[in-house]
Amino acid sequence: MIRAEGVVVGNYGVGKTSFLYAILNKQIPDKHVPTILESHCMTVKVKDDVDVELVFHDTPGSEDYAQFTQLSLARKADFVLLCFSLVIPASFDSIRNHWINEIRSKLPNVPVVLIGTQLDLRNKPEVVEDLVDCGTPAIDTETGQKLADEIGAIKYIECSAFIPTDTDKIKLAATQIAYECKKKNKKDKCVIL
Ligand SMILES: Nc1nc2c(ncn2[C@@H]2O[C@H](COP(=O)(O)OP(=O)(O)O)[C@@H](O)[C@H]2O)c(=O)[nH]1
Ligand SMILES: [Mg+2]
Repeated sequence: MIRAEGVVVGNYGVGKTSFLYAILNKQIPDKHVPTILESHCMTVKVKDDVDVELVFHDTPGSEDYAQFTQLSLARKADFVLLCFSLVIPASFDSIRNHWINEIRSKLPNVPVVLIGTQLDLRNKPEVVEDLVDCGTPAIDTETGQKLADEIGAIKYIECSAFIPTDTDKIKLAATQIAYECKKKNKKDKCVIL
């Protein structure tokens, strides 16, 4: 069995729990439900004889519960899903100002996937107009990709929790990382023989 564990971080309210629920085929809550710490495990069948086990550790993101996020980052994760909302510019700024330093201080070499969430809202004219009126426009693909390059993310994904082809991209990225773990270090804990 190939296995990989990931920590999901980013500001409170960007949609971390929602896309995880989508990946797990669970009903997405229609309002924000504060997360403390939750772990989810799923098996992805890649071929008839190859299963990949993915474990996702969800975190709160808010400053009030910073110690819980710290605890998750202290574990020996194989990857980090680092999230911001494409329509919450402050959450985008937090990646550069806060999250990437938090991650690198605890998990210096772990692959990071940068995820821009709430993609469907970026296509909503009223949301886009409100942001322009506030002088803080939505984050476009080029700007997101540029940040991903700057922080050394291995991949940049934009997604809506409500669009299965989007959330499948996250599942696929995690599955590919699990394979890389196996190749890189056969003695690593992400491989159970
Ligand atoms: N329209 C839209 N709303 C979303 C999306 N993802 C999350 N939300 C909403 O954003 C709010 C916060 O989501 P949640 O997953 O609890 O955020 P978390 O604190 O990062 O875990 C909830 O009201 C969700 O329904 C999305 O892709 N599109
Ligand atoms: Mg949550």
